[in-house]
Amino acid sequence: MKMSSNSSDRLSVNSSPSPKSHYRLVVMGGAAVGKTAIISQFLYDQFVSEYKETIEELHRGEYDMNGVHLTLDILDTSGSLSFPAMRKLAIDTGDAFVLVYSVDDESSFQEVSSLRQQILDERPESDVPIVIVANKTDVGDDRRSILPETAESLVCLDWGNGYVEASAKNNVNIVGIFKEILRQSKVRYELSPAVRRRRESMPSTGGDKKKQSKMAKRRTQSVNT
Ligand SMILES: Nc1nc2c(ncn2[C@@H]2O[C@H](COP(=O)(O)OP(=O)(O)OP(=O)(O)O)[C@@H](O)[C@H]2O)c(=O)[nH]1
Ligand SMILES: [Mg+2]
Repeated sequence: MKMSSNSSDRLSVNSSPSPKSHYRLVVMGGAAVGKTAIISQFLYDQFVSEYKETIEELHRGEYDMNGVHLTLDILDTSGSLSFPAMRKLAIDTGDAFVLVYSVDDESSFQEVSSLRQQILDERPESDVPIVIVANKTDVGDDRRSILPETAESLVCLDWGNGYVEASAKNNVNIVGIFKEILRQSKVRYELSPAVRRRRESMPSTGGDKKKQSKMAKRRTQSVNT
């Protein structure tokens, strides 16, 4: 399902009755497709144009609505480094998966397809929520190597997963990604500017040194989930 949302909207959670108040989202995809940029835009309202490879980072977003709490742990993974044990652990422990490709990189779509298969193989018992994100839609139609109609019909009809077109650079539909995954996870939400948002951990790139010091790198500091 294609989501459309105003990029200035904020995600808030109407969690009554929410079956679960702690979610672990795992963001996966090929190298440099924009995984970190999406998380950074969602949690910290920042787009970082320089590229720095991620090894693995855990971020946490906390949402309060009328005193009810939702904790979103968001695991940012590496697209280029292959650590099978880390990947397996990420797949085993995720409640939901965001698989990102870049619309100007056909091989990144194949990577998403392969990651999806790994998730299905590893978690055959569960109907685990998966959202496929077509990122970098800002590059323009002439640089797109995968047509939106082709990707959307494959993802939604053949795979039965959610599909979101987004641009982390222009902050287009970033909230839509998280709305879609929460919708699939049956967490009730609404859009409201009134939510209190508390963010812990920061991406390793970005200018705010004070915030950066709060960064939780999973390999050095685990967030108790
Ligand atoms: N034009 C455009 N560039 C983007 C977008 N999102 C990310 N980028 C750029 O693409 C490059 C890679 O972005 P990252 O977010 O670091 O990619 P990643 O998927 O986290 O990469 P790894 O951590 O190596 O797996 C950076 O230079 C970003 O600025 C987007 O929506 N549009
Ligand atoms: Mg990254």
